[in-house]
Amino acid sequence: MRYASVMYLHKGCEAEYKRHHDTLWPELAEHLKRHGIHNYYIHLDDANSDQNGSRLYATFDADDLDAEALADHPVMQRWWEYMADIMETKTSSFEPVADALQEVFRFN
Ligand code: RM4
Repeated sequence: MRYASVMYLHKGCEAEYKRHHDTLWPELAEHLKRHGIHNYYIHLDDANSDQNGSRLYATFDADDLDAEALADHPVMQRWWEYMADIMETKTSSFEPVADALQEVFRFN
């Protein structure tokens, strides 16, 4: 199954966001892998940034994803805290706001 969502990056944080992902923590990569996540892409919508920042479009594949276990793990929590000052997060936690995108077309 393909998961797709949009996240919100604060203005001027594009380079920092890319740098963090270029040096993704190995233990986070392992965590994602353990949950069967693969083909994970995040695209920056550079052309449509405004005074608030830019949108990030994320897609990945996973089968039978246990989203709760993925989120609850300490390494995921630590990563979200690390990223919290550059992304829009939920009010009650460091988890980034990630609005689900609906698939409307697929060509394999
Ligand atoms: C993103 C965000 C996502 C995480 C990826 C690796 O910026 O934190 O939740 O899955 O990084």
